[in-house]
Amino acid sequence: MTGIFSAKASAHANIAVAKYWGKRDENLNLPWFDSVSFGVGCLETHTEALWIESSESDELWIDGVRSPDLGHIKKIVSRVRAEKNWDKSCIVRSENTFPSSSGLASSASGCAAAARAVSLAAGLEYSDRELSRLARLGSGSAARSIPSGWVRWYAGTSSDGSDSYASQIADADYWPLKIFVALVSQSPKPVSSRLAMKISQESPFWTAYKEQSSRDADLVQMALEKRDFSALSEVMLRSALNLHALTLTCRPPICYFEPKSIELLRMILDAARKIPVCCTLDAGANVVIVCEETASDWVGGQLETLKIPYISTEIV
Ligand code: 2P0
Repeated sequence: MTGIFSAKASAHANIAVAKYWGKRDENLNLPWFDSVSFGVGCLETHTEALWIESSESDELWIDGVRSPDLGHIKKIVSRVRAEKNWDKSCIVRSENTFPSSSGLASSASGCAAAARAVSLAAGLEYSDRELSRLARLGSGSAARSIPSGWVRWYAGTSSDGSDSYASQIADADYWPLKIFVALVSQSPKPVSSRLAMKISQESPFWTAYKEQSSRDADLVQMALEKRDFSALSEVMLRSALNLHALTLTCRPPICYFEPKSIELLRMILDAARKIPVCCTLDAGANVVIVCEETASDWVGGQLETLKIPYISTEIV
């Protein structure tokens, strides 16, 4: 077959409220338990994929710079090529709407946009469930960047990953919460999530962590059903702090916090007794603040006073 096959696609980053951490299968990125996230406005990846007849190797370009290899999207490209029984080469060009130096993770939106563009360019019209499974091969959290709004990634139990995909559980407008991404650090994180997850399973607290975290997705879903901010806050904060407690108890310890992360955390814990505000932290120093509309001016004012750069956005 000759010809050129190309397609464009986009995907948003997501922030987990009930976090994914730890894998039952490292090759297929299969988690131990379900996680729940929301899509984040303003943090987007736009990707163009092109399949060509060429003896050259595949190419990945991110924000105009050629990557030395395909990195996280290698398995996505290989899976699509095998599905088509092709020997074509794939060229993938990605642009992020946020600077790569901002300390914000781009692997979820990057792998989700690549899964859409690479499969579409090959003429495969996958359902969101199939795309979520494909994106998951690149990066676990990317499974949750295929649907929009509030999303639950079902861990599944099968060894081939066929029942491990994400689906929407509430649309983006369901609950008009405000999101502030406080850009505490622009440095690369000390240890990648991938490696930290692996080491975390050796922590003496791993079994307790896994047992408690396995209940969090259900608790988030119950809080969502009632739009109960206090219940949502409780599980959001615990899920994040349990993850950081776990990494701090690894050997060697992994500390993702910066002094400003702790300053913000303490400020939010204090304010949460009076106003509907909460926060979460991923495997990094940045703090994501979630609040009801009534607390939004207060949060913006505090971040201005502390001179912490931030992105103010909503769930998408
Ligand atoms: C999450 N994180 O649920 C958790 C919380 C970071 C902290 O998923 O190895 O880049 O590619 O599957 O998806 C970040 O880990 O890891 C992540 P891989 P990924 O969002």
